[in-house]
Amino acid sequence: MFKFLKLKKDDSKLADLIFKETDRQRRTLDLIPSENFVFSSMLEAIGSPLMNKYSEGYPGKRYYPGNFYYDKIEKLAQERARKVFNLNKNWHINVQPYSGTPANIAIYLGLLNFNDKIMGMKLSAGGHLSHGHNVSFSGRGYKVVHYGVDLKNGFLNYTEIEKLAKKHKPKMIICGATAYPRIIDFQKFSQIAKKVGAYLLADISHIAGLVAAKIHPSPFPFADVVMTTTHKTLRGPRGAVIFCKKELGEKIDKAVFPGLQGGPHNNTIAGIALAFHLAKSKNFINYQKQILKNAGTLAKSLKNFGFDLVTGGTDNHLILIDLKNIGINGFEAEKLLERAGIIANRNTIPSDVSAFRPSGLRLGTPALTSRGMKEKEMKRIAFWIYQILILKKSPEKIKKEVEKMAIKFILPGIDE
Ligand code: DSN
Repeated sequence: MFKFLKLKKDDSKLADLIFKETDRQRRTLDLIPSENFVFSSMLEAIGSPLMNKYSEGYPGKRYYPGNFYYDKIEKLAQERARKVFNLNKNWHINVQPYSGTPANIAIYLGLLNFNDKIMGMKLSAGGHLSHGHNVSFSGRGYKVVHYGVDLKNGFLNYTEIEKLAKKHKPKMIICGATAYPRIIDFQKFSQIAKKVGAYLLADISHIAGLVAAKIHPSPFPFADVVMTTTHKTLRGPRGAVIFCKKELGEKIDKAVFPGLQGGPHNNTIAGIALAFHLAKSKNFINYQKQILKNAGTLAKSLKNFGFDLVTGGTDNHLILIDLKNIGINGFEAEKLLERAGIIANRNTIPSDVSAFRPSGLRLGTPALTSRGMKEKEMKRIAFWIYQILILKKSPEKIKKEVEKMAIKFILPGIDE
């Protein structure tokens, strides 16, 4: 049990804020699909004295002395990542990116020239800012073509994507999403990329845990580069890993450091090594399976209560509700649910033109599954969402019930 005793002594104000935030996490239901709870062993690894040192460079070729153990830890993280995804030596692995966006930017920096054309999924359709959005460096440093989803059903339309790729001939195609509730067909993306001579980058940040557990198709047989953050379904520290074909390794390494970053966060790299160690266990595989069962149950229950789901359901860890039929927007829904202690974020749905007042609400099950919640709890949560958003019941009244259920489940990392 983490008690923050030393912190209380040194900085009681900060300790109090951390304590309160920890308690908020315990008393509420985190349905944000990109969030998760780490184990206490992870907090120990990332809070360790590894954060004390500089080690620019890579194992065996650092710009500072004293990196004997850091080299071993970085190699351990790389080799464990390789094992989890069953990769042979034809894959090169970089575990230094600070997080997902810097990792994607490093990939562009390493493999493209500025103003080259990239093609990624539109943010409003479920993509990511770093896949070419105009407010991101990715949309300013490169020419961008965006694909969306079929507005009739919410699914990726590979025929349309191929037409677009043939018309614009991008140098890189990016697949992967933050709000797409269905399986991504990496093979189809690869066939399209090959036809136009583009690199294929698969950003599997959201689904990496499912891929590691072999319950989502793997991009590795098809992509030139695979990027994942490590803190979502993988349940690791906030960081990222780039996997690339061996021949691209030098370009990627140079782009990460010295191209884009300085000293690696070695404490995070230790956390990544631990996350990939834990990802080999039976518990991890069962956990990923439960994420899917929970998402399926939540989706089905929400539908039974009259909610309209983009694509009609889910194949993965997340659900996107289209709120238009109940007459509120995502911002209002997010706020109402937050008052009840149900934390889910507003999101655009594919037909939205503005992200300011989007029509969707995004829900995911990785975090609550880490707390040990199962199908029974998902049904209750769907019922509370129905009571608040459709029956307009007071969120404050529901909050008591939410809290009563939430505190029955441990807060990993803190209560274990
Ligand atoms: N912010 C993350 C998400 O919520 O999906 C992606 O970076």
